[in-house]
Amino acid sequence: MEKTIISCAITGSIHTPSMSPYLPWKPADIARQAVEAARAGATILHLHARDPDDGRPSSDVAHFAAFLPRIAADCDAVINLSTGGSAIMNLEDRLQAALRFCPEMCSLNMGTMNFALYPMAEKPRDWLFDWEEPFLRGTDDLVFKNTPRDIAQILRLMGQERGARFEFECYDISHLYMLKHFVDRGMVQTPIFIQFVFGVLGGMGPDPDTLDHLIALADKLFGEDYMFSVLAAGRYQIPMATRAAELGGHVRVGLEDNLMISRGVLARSNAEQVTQIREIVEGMGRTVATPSEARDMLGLKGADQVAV
Ligand code: KMH
Ligand code: ZN
Repeated sequence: MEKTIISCAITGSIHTPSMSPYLPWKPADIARQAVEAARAGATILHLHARDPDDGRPSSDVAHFAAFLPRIAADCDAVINLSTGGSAIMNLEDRLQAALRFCPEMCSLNMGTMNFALYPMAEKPRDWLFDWEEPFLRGTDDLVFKNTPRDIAQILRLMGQERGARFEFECYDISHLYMLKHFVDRGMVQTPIFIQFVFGVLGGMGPDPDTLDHLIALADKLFGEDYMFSVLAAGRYQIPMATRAAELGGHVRVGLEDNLMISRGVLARSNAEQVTQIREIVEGMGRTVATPSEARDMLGLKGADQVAV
């Protein structure tokens, strides 16, 4: 069986500062937690930026520039910049950092969908910042736009013109068919790295039977040309990642997707979740891929081609 790639999504654009004191949103904290996650075994660092004043999701290149050089200097992990950004951003903003820094990998969300976070606003809490509660509540009327035109543009600008490879975020069975459409148009290079996303309200629920079905379908659509990873938002993060590893897939953890380390206990860092999944993966006899092994497995252009 192939070595296991651990992706770690450090901060994201879903959770807000009031939800956990350990969610990194200041540049120094994002950098430190990313480097610690890499040292704990994360092969790929999936990165978003936040406004250093109030932790709101940011597309500002300067906010990325405040942590990316430190991460690149202090670890060898693959830098993967989100092109999803935040569902409330437009595509031009979502692409700014990827266009500027030319990472080895980018995320690419494979369909337009609901991205409903409003249940998170129901829990009583002391909000640190004014933007948090309205942001979450407003997602009952939010469309996360990823049309075929958007997808084609990202494939062209980041893949064809800048040599990036993609973390294809598939939240639904339909997203696999959209991916197949772009493969058939000759716009996707192999091997294809699919991230099956579970647990976002608007996408698939965290059900192991659904994962079995997705793998069977991806086998049919892509044959030997793909590998898969699994992320599950919330408390199914580790159970679904464990199932993925058992089935020969790769795993994603990180505070972007889940703030807890066990039931009722906040994770104190991204590295803590990386260590948890690493021990599970190694306990089942699999070996975690190093960044250089992952570069070979995924056909990446190399860290020296990144403009950080
Ligand atoms: N936040 C995850 C559910 C992206 O950055 O492009 C999906 C994600 C999207 O990571
Ligand atoms: Zn993300």
